[in-house]
Amino acid sequence: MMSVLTAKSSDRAVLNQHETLFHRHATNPILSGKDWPYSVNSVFNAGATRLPDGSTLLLCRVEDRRGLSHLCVARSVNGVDEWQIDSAPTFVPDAEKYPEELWGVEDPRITYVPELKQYAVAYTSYSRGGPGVSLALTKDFRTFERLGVVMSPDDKDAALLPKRINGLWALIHRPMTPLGAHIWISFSPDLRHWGNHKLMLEARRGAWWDANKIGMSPPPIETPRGWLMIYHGVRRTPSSSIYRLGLALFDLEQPEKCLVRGDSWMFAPEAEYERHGDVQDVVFPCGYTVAPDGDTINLYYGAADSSIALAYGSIRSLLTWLDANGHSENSHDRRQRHK
Ligand code: BMA
Repeated sequence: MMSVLTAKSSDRAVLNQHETLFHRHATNPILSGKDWPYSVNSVFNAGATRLPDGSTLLLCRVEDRRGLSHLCVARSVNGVDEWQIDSAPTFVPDAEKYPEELWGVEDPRITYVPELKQYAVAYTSYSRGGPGVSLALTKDFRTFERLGVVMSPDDKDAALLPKRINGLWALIHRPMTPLGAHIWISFSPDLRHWGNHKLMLEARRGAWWDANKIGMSPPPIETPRGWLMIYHGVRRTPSSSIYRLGLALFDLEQPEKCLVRGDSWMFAPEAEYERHGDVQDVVFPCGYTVAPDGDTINLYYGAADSSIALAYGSIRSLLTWLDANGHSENSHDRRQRHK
């Protein structure tokens, strides 16, 4: 009897193994409000990019003590510590000229666009009519050219692809609808006029971890096999919501076409700084950098809407995991599995 019980519980231990794709940095959280050179409430959800000199730039969402957010640049040679933080807010809402920024600017995603020799920043502009998507261009993260609202409310979680697809710019974003919050992609000849809107990834339904509300997290990662997207799924519980991360891969030439989607989440709030804070149980990456080896990915994520944390992964391992833990998303399979 004893041996049967022992065998069963050890089986269960083996079954309960899951692969760790992202490893948290030992000194997490790497940045928080107490590091800031001026008075703030919290610092989280940062866009990220590796500058030509190899250093890391984070464009951090900073929430002030009124509850409104602006963006502030932090730079570091190793991307981990010794951050040089701008002494005053870098990108502040300008509600006089851009009324959509009345209640702040949030959650920036940075894309370097070689054709423009500029960075495109897609961010949430919080208007009286709800949160929408705005775009700005910058060469140096000191001065910015605003293009205004490109997706009207309620829409967020947006990033520009780094190059044109069949001659058109492509923007991934997440409009809210009464039937759920799904990921869409839209196209533009000039970054200002957007159309040809296509559904890219649907929230699942029922008890799934990514039921009803999903959104892209950082900009997609270009790999030889396709655009690899880390997306968040929001699981509503009776007491709150849990923000977890999953993976999906999209066709390089037809990015609205999902090739594989992971079934389970691959990163979730576990550490104390992710589970507790202004908003509990949130991991929310808006940016990453890729190391010179072309494979190591440094994921910068907001933790519990209270700090910025760092986790390391391998792009190759993410793709291998997706092959082992994912399914094709063609419409027949999807209908069968998501009913
Ligand atoms: C989302 C976004 C994020 C935030 C998250 C958890 O809807 O607004 O800015 O981190 O909720 O509060």
